[in-house]
Amino acid sequence: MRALLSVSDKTGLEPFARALQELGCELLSTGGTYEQLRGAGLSVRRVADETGFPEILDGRVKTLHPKLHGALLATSAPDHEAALRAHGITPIDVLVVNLYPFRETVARGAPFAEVVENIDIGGPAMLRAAAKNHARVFAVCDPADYPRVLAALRSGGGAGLRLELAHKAFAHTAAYDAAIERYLAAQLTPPDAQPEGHAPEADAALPPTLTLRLERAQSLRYGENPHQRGARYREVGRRGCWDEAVQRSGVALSYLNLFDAEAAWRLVHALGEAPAAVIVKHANPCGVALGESIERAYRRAFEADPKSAFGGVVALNRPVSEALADELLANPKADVLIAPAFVPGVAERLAAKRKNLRVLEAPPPNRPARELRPIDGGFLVQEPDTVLPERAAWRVVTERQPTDAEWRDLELAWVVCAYTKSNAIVLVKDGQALGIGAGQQSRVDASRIAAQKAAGRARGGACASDAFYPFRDGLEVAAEAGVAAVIQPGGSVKDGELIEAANELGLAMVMTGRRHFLH
Ligand code: 93A
Repeated sequence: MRALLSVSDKTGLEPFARALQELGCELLSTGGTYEQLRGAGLSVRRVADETGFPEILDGRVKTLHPKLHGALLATSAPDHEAALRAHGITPIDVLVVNLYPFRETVARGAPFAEVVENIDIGGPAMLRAAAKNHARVFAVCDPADYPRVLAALRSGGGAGLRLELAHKAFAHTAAYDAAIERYLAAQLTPPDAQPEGHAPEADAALPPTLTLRLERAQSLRYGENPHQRGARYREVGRRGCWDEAVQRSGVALSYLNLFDAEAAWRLVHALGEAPAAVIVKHANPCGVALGESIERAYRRAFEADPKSAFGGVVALNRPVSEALADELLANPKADVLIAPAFVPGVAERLAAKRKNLRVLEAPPPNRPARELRPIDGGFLVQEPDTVLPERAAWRVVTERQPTDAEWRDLELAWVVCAYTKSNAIVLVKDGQALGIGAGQQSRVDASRIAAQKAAGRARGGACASDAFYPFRDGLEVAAEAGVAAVIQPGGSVKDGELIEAANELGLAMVMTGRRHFLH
C-alpha cells in the first residue's frame, strides 16, 4: 500500500502518517510535508525521488507529473496494469491533500501577488484524480476524516467511505474555485464603481457574475403553506449553523419554523454579552429582553406580549437550566426553542413534557456573504445589514441628553428595531422591549401599535424608529406612550421641525445617520 501526503494544514498529520506506516503503508511526500514527517522520525520518500523530476518554479510544479497522476488514476483493468508496468509506476492507494490557504490569505488582506501565489493547482489536480478513482483510492482532504480512514484500512473495507470522501473532495475543490472566482471578479470591478468606504472584501459579495451551487440539505414538511413544497438548500462545500444544529426533540421542522428560527437566532446574537431572550412570530420579534439571569430574561421577553408569544420561536443565548425549563413549560405553547446548550437531562425533560416543542441546540449563526431574493428573471442581491450600538457615532440633537439608563434602552431599542420588519417602531424600558410595531405601511400606525402593546409600561423608557420620522405625529405618539428618549436615523427635510417638537415634548433625541429598513 502507498500513501501520498501533501498538506498545508498539518493538523493531525504526524499520528496519522505514523498509523499509516504501521499498517504497512509506504509514505511519499512533498517538500514541507516531507520535512515534517522526517523530523518526526518517520521513513518517508520524496515525491521528487519518485518522479525523478525536482520541484521547480518555487514549488509551482511539485506533483504535476504523470508518474503520480498515473499512480492515482489507474484502475485494476489489465491494460492499465500493463501501462503502469511499462512506465515503472506503482499505484497510490491513499491521497492526503489539503490546499494552499487561499481564503485565509485573502481574509488577512494580503497583497494581490501573494493571493495569486496561494492558488493551489497541483493539490486540486491530485484530489480530483483520487476522487475520480474512488473505486480504489481514498481522497482525504479533511484531517477530521483521518480516524475513519484508518479504521477502514484496518478492516479492509471502505468502499462507502471512499465514495463519501470523493464527494467531499469535489465539494472542497468546487468551493475553493468559487472563492478564487469571487476574489478575481472583485478585482475586475473598476475603482470608480466601488462605493465609497467599502472594503474590497465587501465588494467580493457583489461580483459581475455570481456562480452559486446549492445542494438540498434538509427536507421540510412543506413550504410556507401545506400546498407548497419546500426544502432547505445550502451552498455546496459550505455548512451553516443549521447544518451543525442538533434537534433534541419534537416533530420535523417546517419551512416557517426555520424561517423564524433564523430571525430569532440572528437577533439574540446581536444583543451583546448579557443574558438575552428573543421570541419571534412571523419573522418579527414579539418579545425581547435582557436580564441578570437567562431565566429572568426569558420571563421578561415572554411577559412583553404573552398573547403573541403563543406558538412562537424562543431563542436564548445561554444554556437551558432546570429553572429555565420550568419557565419554558409555564409558557402555554412555544413551537421552537433554540439554545447553545442544555444542562444534562433538561432537553429530555422538555421532550417528555411538550411533545410538539422542537428543541434545537445550535452554534452561533454566521454572517452570510450576501442576501438573495428572487425577482422575475433573477435575484436582488445585497450585502447583509449590520447594526451596532455605536454611541460614539451618534448625535444627541435635543436640549435634553439621555440619562445612562435611557442610553442603555436606546441601544437595545435600536438593535431590536433593525431586526423588525419595516416600518418598525420599538419601545423599550429597563432592557425589555414592551411595544413592537412591525411591518406597517405608515410610521404613525407602527407607533400606535407599539404604544398600544406597551400599554403604559414604556414610561420613562426609549423609542426607536428604523427610518426617519417624516412628520411629528409619530413622535407625539411616542411621547404619549411616556418614553423619555427617542432614537432615529434623521435625514428628513423636516429634521428641524422634529427636533423642535422633541424639545417641546421634553424628549431626548438621538440621530444615528443610518437607516435600518428590513423586509
Ligand atoms: O504549487 S502547486 O499548485 N503545484 C503543485 O504541483 C503542488 N503539489 C502539491 N501546489 C501543490 N501542492 C500543494 O502543496 C498541496 O495542495 C499542499 O497544500 C501543499 C503542500 O506543500 P508542502 O508539502 O511543501 O508543505
